[in-house]
Amino acid sequence: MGLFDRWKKKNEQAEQESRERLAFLEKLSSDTPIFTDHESDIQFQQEYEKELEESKNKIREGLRKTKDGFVSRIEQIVNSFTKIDEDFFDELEETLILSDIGAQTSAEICEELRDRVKKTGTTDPAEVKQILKDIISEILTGGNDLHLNSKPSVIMVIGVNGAGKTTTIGKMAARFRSNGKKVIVAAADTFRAAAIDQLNVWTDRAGVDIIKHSEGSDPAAVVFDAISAAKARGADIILCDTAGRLHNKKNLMEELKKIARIINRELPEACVETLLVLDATTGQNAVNQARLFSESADITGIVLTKLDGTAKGGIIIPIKNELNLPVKLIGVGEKIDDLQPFIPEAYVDALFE
Ligand SMILES: Nc1nc2c(ncn2[C@@H]2O[C@H](COP(=O)(O)OP(=O)(O)OP(=O)(O)O)[C@@H](O)[C@H]2O)c(=O)[nH]1
Ligand SMILES: [Mg+2]
Repeated sequence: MGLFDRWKKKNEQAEQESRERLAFLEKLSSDTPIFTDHESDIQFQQEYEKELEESKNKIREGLRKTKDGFVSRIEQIVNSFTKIDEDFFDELEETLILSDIGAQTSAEICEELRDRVKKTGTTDPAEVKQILKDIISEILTGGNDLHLNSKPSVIMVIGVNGAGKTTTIGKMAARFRSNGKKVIVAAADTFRAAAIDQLNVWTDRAGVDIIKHSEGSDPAAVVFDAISAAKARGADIILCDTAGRLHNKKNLMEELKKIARIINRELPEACVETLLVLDATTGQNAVNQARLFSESADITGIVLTKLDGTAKGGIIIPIKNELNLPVKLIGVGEKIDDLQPFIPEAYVDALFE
């Protein structure tokens, strides 16, 4: 059981927990035949706490570069000023801009900070830092959970080439599977045969079904078949991989709309998440991509990948503030378990702790 449980509705969560607990106890009792309930409870709790701690460590480790970059600069400013005056705010705003927060959001954060500092009358740098942390946390909070309450639900994954779409699908498939969900993956990136093979490696690893056609076939037809298979097999979640594309390629954007139409036609009542995958290492460029993609796709959330390789993790803030697109997942490495639900408090804590 891990942090991904936040994804589920409360009642689903309870049901899921007991299923997982049962599976876990079954595993334990097959490993150790003599077992009392009390001992199993303790062991379950220990296992849970270990996983929670590992998850936090992954976020911490993934954000290390961002922390060393932007937060340490903010700390320097906060600690070097003895009074909180206009010079302080000017310097802070400049630092935020240099940290990929962008001019608009940096100005708004400083404005809000100025107001709150005035209201509280504080001159204590530690308190100012706490207020700043609160402001960032408030910007990031809201809409972070995936809505997957229908059976099946659909997650369509879109983005430019190399952003991390296929990898994210593989990681999600493994996560959902380990949470007891039946997953079907649609190989709707039919652009290259290698793309289908790459996805197949991930689905084998995750132990989930894949629906694929040959290279060059119609991606919408693959999705149609995946939906039929999901209905026939009683799947919980359909994950659609799509080919990387630039927002200015009109025919490719039309292709995405066609896939979306098929999903809406075949599963009119289903929960559909359209996740835009953005590579955090591209900084402000990722914000522009989000802006342009949202013009032709109904994006419901962002997956921010490669946070482990960059100091630019701050771009989460303008994406949410300026485009009102919530970050739902973060990629913190290339391995199957390097995907985390985005929990604003955990992100801000990892940055400022
Ligand atoms: N360090 C790191 N690497 C990642 C992460 N996510 C993806 N990658 C790497 O990024 C590269 C591209 O990932 P893919 O999943 O193939 O990207 P894609 O968006 O499917 O690419 P196309 O199908 O070509 O459009 C691979 O080498 C991945 O291992 C991450 O969170 N951290
Ligand atoms: Mg791909």
